[in-house]
This record gives sequence, C-alpha cells and structure tokens, in this order.
Amino acid sequence: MRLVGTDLGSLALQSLASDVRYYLTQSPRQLPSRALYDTLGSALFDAICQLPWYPVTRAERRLIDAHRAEIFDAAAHPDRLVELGCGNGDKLNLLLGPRGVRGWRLPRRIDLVDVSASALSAASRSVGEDRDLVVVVHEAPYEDGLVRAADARVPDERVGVLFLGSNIGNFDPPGAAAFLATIRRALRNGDSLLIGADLVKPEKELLLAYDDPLGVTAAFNRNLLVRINRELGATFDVEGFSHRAVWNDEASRIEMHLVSAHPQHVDIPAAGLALAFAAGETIWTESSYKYDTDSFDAMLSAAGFATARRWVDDEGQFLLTVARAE
Ligand code: AVJ
Repeated sequence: MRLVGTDLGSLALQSLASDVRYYLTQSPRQLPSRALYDTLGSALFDAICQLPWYPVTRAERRLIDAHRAEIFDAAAHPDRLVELGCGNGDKLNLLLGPRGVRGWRLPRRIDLVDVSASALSAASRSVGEDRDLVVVVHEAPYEDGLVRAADARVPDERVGVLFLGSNIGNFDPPGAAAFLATIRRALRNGDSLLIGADLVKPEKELLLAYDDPLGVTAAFNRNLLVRINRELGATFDVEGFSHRAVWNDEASRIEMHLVSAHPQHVDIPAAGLALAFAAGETIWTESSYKYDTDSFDAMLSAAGFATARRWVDDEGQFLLTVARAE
C-alpha cells in the first residue's frame, strides 16, 4: 500500500476554538459533536461500539458481512472509495473482505476522511495492510474531505462514497438533506453511496444505548470538556457537569447534553470567552436522529439518489442502503 496525507494539527486547533466560540454562545449553549473525537474521545467511542447496550455498530457490521458481494454489485464495483467519518476503519475492513481472496475485485484507491488524527492513522494502517491499494487520508470535516477526494478524481473512474455508522444521524433533517445533496453534487451519474442509518426503536432501548450502565457514554460526552480544558486552556469543572441523554420523540432524535450541577464561571482563553453557567444549565453536545425506512428512502431520492438495494437486520435495528447517483 501507499499512504498519502497532510498534517493539519494547528488548523484543527483553530477550528476547535472557532467552533467553541460560535456554538457555546448560542442559546441554548451547544458544542458540535465532531469535537467529541480527540484521541481519548475516539477510544471511548470505540468502547461504546462494544457495549451490549449499543446495537448500532453490531447491527451494521452483520449487514455488511452478510451482503458484501451484493453491496459491491449494487454499487457497480467502484474504482475508488471515499469514506466519510471512517473512524478506526473496522467497517471498511469488513466491507473489503478477507485479505488475499482471489477473484474479488477491489477498488484501487481509498480516500479516508475523518476529524480524528488517531482514528485516521489506525484506519489507514489496517485498511492498507496486505492489500494492493492506495490509501489517502484527509484530516478534515466531511465536506472539505469530500471536495479534496473528488478533486483528485481521474476521468472514467467510478466512485463509491461510504457514509456508515449512522453518522448521518448527527445532522438535523434540513442539514441531512443539504449534506446528501452536497455528496450528490460531488458525484457523477453511475457513482454510488453506501449509507447506514439507525432505525427508531423503543425509547427504553435508545436511552440505554446513550446512557449505558458502565458510564462509557457519559465519559465520552464529558471528555469534550476535558479536551477543551487541555487544548484551549479552559477551566471547566469537569466533575461539575453530568451526562444526560434524552429521547425527543417529536424530532425523532436522541440528544446528549452536559448539565452543570452548580453555578460556575468558565474561562476559555484560546476562544476568548468568559462564561457564567447557572445551576442546571445545559450544553447540547449531540443529536442522533433515528429513521424509518420509507422516510430515509424519500430523503435519498430528494437528494438525487435512487435506492439500488437496501437491507434491514432481523431485529429491525438498522438500515443499510446502496443508492445510485442518477
Ligand atoms: C457515531 C454519531 C453514529 O450517534 O450513535 C454514540 C455517536 N454518541 N454514543 C451515534 C454516539 C453517543 C454515534 N455516531
């Protein structure tokens, strides 16, 4: 394998500062969920994926493993894959299948896009190992990475975009529609999108998935403050904030919040902020939208995609769709 990439460390720091400045001064206060994925955050997310109460990753992995060949057929065997939010690369590895299998036509080039440098380095190493591939990493938010990958496209190549893990769930519905349209604009007719979406399930199960008995999700959420303290010199009293997960039925989303236990002043020098938190005041750190199959199809088709194949696991947990750009 050959590995290409750029180090954007200081750029990442500047974008964290501007994200914090913008989102924390909204009402209600917010932080963007992409900021959850520093090195420790990415490790905690990997741990979440192994929790018995978080079915998302397991359900999607089972679908990929069971339908690998049909997925590549439905996507018309792309020459190049672009994975948005690759994380540790596990799902892509599963999709590419066991190494050294003959007669299995793999893409020649893979672009990995993620905001987490640690995730990218793990993913690029494992995906490229013992496979005849060029792996290119883009430490960037989805859209920047997508543009960079699309700009490097060679004529006559067929591209497949992967957007797995229900990462689409972090967008609100207008944002999701706009982002799918952005992906569509980066593609040509005949290209494809493999996209995973978590389905609505009983509230009790959803709350356990986002507020687990081991407290791993709570740690994942609160680590955002640890990160901001470290990288931006902030003074959050991390123990003074607790994790809260809420199911918002009307909006069909899980929300994660951090709740200040007591009144506190927080300085964030690198973002130029000095904030006062009231007791009970919250920071909204993530939304995770849950879908039903028909509304998800409708969203894809409104963005200019036609569903080629779709699979739901036996327990009805998760939807995996191959959509063609047309
Ligand atoms: C990676 C965004 C799909 O929303 O389920 C897991 C992140 N947050 N537990 C999700 C997450 C809390 C995850 N996504």
